[in-house]
Amino acid sequence: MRSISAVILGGGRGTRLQPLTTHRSKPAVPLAGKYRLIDIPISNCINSGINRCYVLTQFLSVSLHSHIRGTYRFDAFSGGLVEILAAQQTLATDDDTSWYQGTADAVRKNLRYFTDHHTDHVLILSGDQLYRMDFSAMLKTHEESGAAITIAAKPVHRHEAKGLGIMKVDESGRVIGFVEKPTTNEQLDEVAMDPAWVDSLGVTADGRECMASMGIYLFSADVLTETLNNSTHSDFGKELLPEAIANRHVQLHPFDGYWEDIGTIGSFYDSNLALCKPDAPFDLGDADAPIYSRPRFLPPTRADGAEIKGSLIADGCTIHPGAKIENSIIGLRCQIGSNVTIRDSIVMGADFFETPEQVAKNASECGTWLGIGEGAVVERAIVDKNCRIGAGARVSCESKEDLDLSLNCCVRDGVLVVPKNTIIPPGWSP
Ligand code: ADQ
Ligand code: ADP
Repeated sequence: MRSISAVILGGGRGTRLQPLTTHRSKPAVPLAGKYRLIDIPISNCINSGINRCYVLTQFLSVSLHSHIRGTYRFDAFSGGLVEILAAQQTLATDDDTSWYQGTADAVRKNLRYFTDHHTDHVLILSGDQLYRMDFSAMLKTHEESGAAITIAAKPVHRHEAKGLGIMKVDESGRVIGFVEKPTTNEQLDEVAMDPAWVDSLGVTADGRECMASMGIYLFSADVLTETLNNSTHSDFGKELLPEAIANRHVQLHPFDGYWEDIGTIGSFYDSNLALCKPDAPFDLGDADAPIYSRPRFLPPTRADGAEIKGSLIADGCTIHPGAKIENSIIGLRCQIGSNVTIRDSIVMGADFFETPEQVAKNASECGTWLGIGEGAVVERAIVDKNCRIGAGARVSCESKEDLDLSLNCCVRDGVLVVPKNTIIPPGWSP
């Protein structure tokens, strides 16, 4: 596995996770109260024995840099590294070309960094997915089949296929058809597989007849260089892969574990809250394949007379009497006042603690402090870091039309999002 370099696609221009990505790059978005999105692909790499990772991102936020620097340190003998390659930094101009034009363009512009004599294979990963996968099994498929490119694929139902790349394969698992994000039944008919074939892979098809690309590609290094240098394609899924199947051996690597795209506010919200369930489909605590994150020296959370159900509470929080927290994620250093109600929400916490003097001063002067003020209600919301929610405020919103836009809050996919550093006055409601 030492001959593999991993390239993590950390997000394009996309606005799909706005406003969480207004001031930070997508890989730095906090996940499950104490991780960042980037921890998922990097942990999968490390657990699979891959320790050279390159993160391609549009811009380098302070938080991404300090998170990577503070988390992924390898000793000098391992040759391991996690390098951030930011479009904004690697290319000097400020015009359109300073941004990566798409996934293939992003990889092409940085090829020189990860295709050296140490690298036989390049593994390309998305930075916004929640899954646990052993990439050594994928390398096995790649080598045993003699493929030039191997694509990880999950069986899905027809109704789930719309936003994904769907592949048709022959008996040997070689990809012979690829339709990116099919919109019509005719397109799906062209690539749908016989569920019996899916069963023959050792997974229960259960009516799933479409093999969906997971956006995880293993390239032989020379094939990647040739393919990118001899084309001007901007995207893997839209252009490069559908064309490659005609003149390259492209192999499918089947996978049927938990796998979720978390690149939109709706899917980010749902996947985070799914982690709160006792039978969560993704186990953050799997000791054989841990999810790594920055070690912090925070005190344990203190809860006093609060009622907490089905929730994840990170370190360094204080939860005062009478608070009710249900089906929610409470991030690092979160200060939750008495009689607060938090339901079906993600509260990301804070980057720092206020001193007791600052809390007292802020409470008397403006009725807010860093955290959630007494008696406030937070429902079906994402509250980004360092927000101050005033006492008695109501952070929940049934209808977008009712929203007070002066606070920059917004509703995305039916979830109220409170951007980082927002101050919500006492008694506010949308
Ligand atoms: P999408 O996820 O829609 O489909 P895309 O928008 O290209 O494809 O994003 C892939 C990954 O690359 C995401 O993590 C995204 O954030 C990142 N990315 C996008 N543009 C980027 C850029 N300019 N620079 C850096 N990173 C960028 C793809 C495939 C489908 C497949 C799904 C599975 O095209 O075939 O089914 O992934 O999720
Ligand atoms: P995020 O991507 O989560 O928004 P940032 O880019 O804001 O993160 O980085 C968080 C950093 O802010 C942490 O490294 C933390 O040390 C730092 N920080 C420390 N003290 C303060 C403070 N008083 N106000 C704001 N940020 C602080």
